[in-house]
Amino acid sequence: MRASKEVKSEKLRVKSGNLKHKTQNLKLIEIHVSGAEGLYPLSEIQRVVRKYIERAISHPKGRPDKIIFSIEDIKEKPKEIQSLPVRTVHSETLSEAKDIAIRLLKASGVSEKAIHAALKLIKKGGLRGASVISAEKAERLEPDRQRGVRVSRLGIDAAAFRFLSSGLSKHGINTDTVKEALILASKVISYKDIIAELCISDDPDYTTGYIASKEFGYIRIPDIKLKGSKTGGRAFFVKEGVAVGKCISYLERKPIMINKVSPCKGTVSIDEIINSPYK
Ligand code: WAQ
Ligand code: MG
Repeated sequence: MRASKEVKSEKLRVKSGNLKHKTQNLKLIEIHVSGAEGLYPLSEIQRVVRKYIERAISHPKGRPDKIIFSIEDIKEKPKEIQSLPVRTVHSETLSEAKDIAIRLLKASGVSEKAIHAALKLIKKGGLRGASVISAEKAERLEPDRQRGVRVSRLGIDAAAFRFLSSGLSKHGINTDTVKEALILASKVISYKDIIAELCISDDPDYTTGYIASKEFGYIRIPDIKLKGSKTGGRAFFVKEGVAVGKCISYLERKPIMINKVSPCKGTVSIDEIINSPYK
């Protein structure tokens, strides 16, 4: 599902050297409101479509004026994977949260240059999908830079879903947002050449982001953005020299089903995470 709306863009052009001469240029641009995807048995489709419509029309980014659905019968048997283990890192301020994200990504093998490139892109926002960034040289590799890469064809089987819901409930975080993000991150990190992911929501009210990596699993980071900000995004950090086409095809087209769930823990300190990587 893809929901969008048209808004007027106010482009203020300032003539160089003369601040009084501002020209206004109003045009309609389409902005992304929300998106969702999943792999479901046929018997679930109607319920899920209703849920997605409800989500799109009551989205905090505003009411969309276009919702597009695409439903496909997937013939390939999904590859089964285990979800990443979940932890929440203790952090209290925006700058602490950013430092933690940087520290965890560095410890996962991502260069400072690549981390800063990702943070800058996410701060700018506007992508419907994720950016693919090489973990060393910080090169952007996705062919469509307007759209980014949209991870799709991912799901969780009924037993694993129940198990995950009960694990997350113990820590008061059993929400669709957390479950969907964890399923996505687990698919992303299951690809051999992806080292880590950084995610910050574009929902103005949702201020918890995460990093996910082969090294640490799924680490939730509270207060990684200011309340009210509509910008967010995702970056996938890949090994240098990765076969980009294969990687993107895995993310967009390979059916993946979570059939096993790793432990869900509560809030822990950054040092505890650094000292107890998951592998
Ligand atoms: N594939 C690739 N990128 C995506 C996808 C997708 N399927 N869905 C969203 N994105 C990108 C896109 O650029 C969005 O602007 C950005 O991610 C944020 O998407 O455990 O809600 O759906 O509490 O706003 C994190 C949960 C929630 C943390 C993330 O992301 C937690 C969230 P949103
Ligand atoms: Mg969103």
